Amino acid sequence: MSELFDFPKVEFIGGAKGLDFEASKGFNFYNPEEKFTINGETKSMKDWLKFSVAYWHTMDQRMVDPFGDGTAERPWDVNGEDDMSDLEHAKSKVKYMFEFMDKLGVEYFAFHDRDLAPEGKTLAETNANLDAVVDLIEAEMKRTGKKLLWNTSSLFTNKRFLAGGATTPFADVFAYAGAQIKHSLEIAKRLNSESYVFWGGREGYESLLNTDTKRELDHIAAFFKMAKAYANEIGYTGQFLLEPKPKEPTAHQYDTDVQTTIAFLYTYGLQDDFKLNLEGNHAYLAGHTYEHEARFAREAGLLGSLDANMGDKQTGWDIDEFPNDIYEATLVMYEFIKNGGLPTGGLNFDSKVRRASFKPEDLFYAHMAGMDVYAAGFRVATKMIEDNFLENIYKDRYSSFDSGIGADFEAGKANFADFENYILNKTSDEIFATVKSGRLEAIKATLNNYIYSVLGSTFNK
Ligand code: XLS
Ligand code: NI
Ligand code: NI
Repeated sequence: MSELFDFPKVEFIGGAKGLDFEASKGFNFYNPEEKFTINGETKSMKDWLKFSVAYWHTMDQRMVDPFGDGTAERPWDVNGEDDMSDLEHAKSKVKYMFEFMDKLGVEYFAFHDRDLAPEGKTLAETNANLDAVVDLIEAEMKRTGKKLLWNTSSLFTNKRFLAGGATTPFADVFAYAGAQIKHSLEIAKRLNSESYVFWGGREGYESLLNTDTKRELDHIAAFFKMAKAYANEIGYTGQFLLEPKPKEPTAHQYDTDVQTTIAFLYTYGLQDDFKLNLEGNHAYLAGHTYEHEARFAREAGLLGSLDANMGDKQTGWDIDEFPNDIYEATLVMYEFIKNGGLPTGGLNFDSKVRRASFKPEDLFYAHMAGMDVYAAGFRVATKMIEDNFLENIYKDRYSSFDSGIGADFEAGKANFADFENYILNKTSDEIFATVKSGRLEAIKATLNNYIYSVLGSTFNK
């Protein structure tokens, strides 16, 4: 097959070609075959990180913004257009996707049903269009060994979903959503998708004045139970994932953030059927850091997968920028490693190039940079954990609960009367003498030292 993209296959060069990323066209930190051991399990970097290309951004994104037309130049365009109303054109894009993944050395991908093929007049026609593209994808997966990290269903693009899919006030639209998910689950089964994602694009509200929130939440919980029942019926065993996001497109989305989504799952008894797919930019929109979301999901045993992107601290919407923040990548990878990696998830680039980066090669640089920064974060976090850097900080800070009154309390052997008895005659000075400095300035500087030292030694190897 002649090459579709004018870009070389990307290899690990470990800093050997100097500082200019574009000129060197290689990975400085992502070394796919290098082995790493987590919790006694040894795997190659590529099998730990499981990078994934997002069809909607990389194949479909035209880089439109509210004020301007799309700028993207793509090798599959015909007369400068990506005509997604044309099934034959949609089919022609599949081979580009697989060559793109191959050149990057990425083994996974993700898509929404509506990324792949145009809608028809009926769901029957739409399904037939979709299946025609899925046939090609299945054949390419067999040929290349590439795998589907997750698929999902767009219950937000078509105008019928203007007030939601599984929370719509309109029963026919609700039925359409269920029928649409049914087919997506069949595709998940057919393509052996590791996970199945629900992002509630329009599952939320614009205003309480016209929204029966209780009825909507009851509906969506029942909808999820029906989805699980259907997956069981067809023998689809992939992990179900909810993707928290606080707003955009609605003013309030029900899956606001990790802790809210966990409360929803427990309220409706869904906690054993779902995990979470977290996204960097969504964390910012919720007023959190990405590592905060990862921490709370991990501790609840619900860290399923990661949409690797980031936002802009000055911009209040989801800009889906490719990740480039080493500090954030390190702290997210800390949670990732503590989680033992993501057995049924990975690092999906739900990320798009900036509107001004309109050339096909920008797609390569963007993914390469994202892979490198997460590989770098993974290296730093591995070393931090090897040294018990944060573990020792936590242990020391809470050590007063390891003996005496603290240990009695943790063992359930102390009540308020015991506390009173213990504390009543201590002076304020005596009590404050047990309080230790948080040492955050020094801790942050040590964290920076980990970053300098680990990355410096890899880059100059
Ligand atoms: C949008 C979401 C979306 C999901 C998949 O903000 O991130 O891209 O990941 O529907
Ligand atoms: Ni997003
Ligand atoms: Ni996402």
